[in-house]
Amino acid sequence: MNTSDYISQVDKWSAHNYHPLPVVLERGEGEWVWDVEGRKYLDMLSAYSAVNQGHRHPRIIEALRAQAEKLTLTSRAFHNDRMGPFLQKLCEMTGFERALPMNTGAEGVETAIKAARKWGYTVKGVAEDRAEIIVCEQNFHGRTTTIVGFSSDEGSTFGFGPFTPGFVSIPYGDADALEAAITENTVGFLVEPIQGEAGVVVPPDGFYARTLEICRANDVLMINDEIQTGLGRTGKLFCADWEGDRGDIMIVGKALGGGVFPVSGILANSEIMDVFHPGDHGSTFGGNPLGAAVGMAALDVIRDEDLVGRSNELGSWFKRELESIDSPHVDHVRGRGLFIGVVIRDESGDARPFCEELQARGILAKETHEQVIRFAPPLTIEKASLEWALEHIAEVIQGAAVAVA
Ligand code: IF1
Repeated sequence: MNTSDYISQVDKWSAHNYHPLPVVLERGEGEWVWDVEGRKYLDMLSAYSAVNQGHRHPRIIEALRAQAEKLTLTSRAFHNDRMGPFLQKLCEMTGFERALPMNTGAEGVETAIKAARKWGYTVKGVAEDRAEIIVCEQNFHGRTTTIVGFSSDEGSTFGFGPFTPGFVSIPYGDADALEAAITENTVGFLVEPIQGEAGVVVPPDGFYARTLEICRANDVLMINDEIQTGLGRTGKLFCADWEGDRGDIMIVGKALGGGVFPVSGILANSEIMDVFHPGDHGSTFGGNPLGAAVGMAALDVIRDEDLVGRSNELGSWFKRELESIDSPHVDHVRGRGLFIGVVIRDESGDARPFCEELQARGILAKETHEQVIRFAPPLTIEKASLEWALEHIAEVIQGAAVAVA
């Protein structure tokens, strides 16, 4: 089978809920992937930051293999000997007292919403069924019906209502709007410290710090979605570290699974986590020994290979290099660490043709929200690979031919 055969097969047998670049991958190593025609590409998306440690990191694969030969799944009806060590490591690395493991990011967000609501009723004293959570416009927190219910993106919501009540939206970056939206029923403020899907939108300096202050002053939980920005992506271990503490509930996912396995969870101190009791929340796969073993290795790699420092250094250098490219098509470059968006001017058309041209040259990047090319390579990437990519990126974003495709 060739590329178009594989693509037609998925077209025939699956739902049409994606519009991927026309490349079929069959192998990966580090920052490199190969397609079914034997072509080699630099992966500058990293599965939306789930592959921060690079494809098939040897330590992570070894942890997966060793655990697969012992025990893979128990459910939470029994204990397993990997979950405790994993959660202890996760808490010690993040500074929270407790962690509750889930699998996908959306499950982590749902878990955070449930924790905040129950804390509101049982600790803060909000009247039954009145809890409100404040969110931001242009947010992306996942695909469940509750989560898309508070999305401002019509593509995510159309046809999926009715939605869960209890969410109030404010403009991203506007701390005064947060203050104004808080009522006696507000239990939490759910925020991405940099908005990924919105196009790597970095809020104004001081926004996160100020919202943290407002939350603390009003007995509102800061719910920090670090699923995409966390674990080194922005040049700090967590993006919140640029401005303040990590919030009252922090949600992690993606790279916690080391690029091989879905592992997510929420972190919080006891006062919040203790709202959960047997029977009120859970997941068949959450905390499974295979995911726990992988998660531990994923954290070890981030620490031992200083992926945070690499992301910060390589990211600031790469962003400066991108900024120095003189192109009539680029409006501006934004981002932190190795989480960078190149914003294409409206007059120059969509970002998609630029991504297609990059693909033709062996670089995989994905457009987001029409106008933004997102660059988020594995944090293990060699500087030489970025240098090679820069030459092509410069030619592609300077080229007039691709702009009017
Ligand atoms: C897709 C976006 C990225 C996330 C934040 C929760 C989740 C995500 C901040 C849910 C997931 C993904 C999902 C993926 C595309 C991707 C994405 F463009 F859609 F927004 F990364 F930028 N919070 N983001 O970014 O995590 O349940 O998927 O594990 O194809 O929908 P999940």
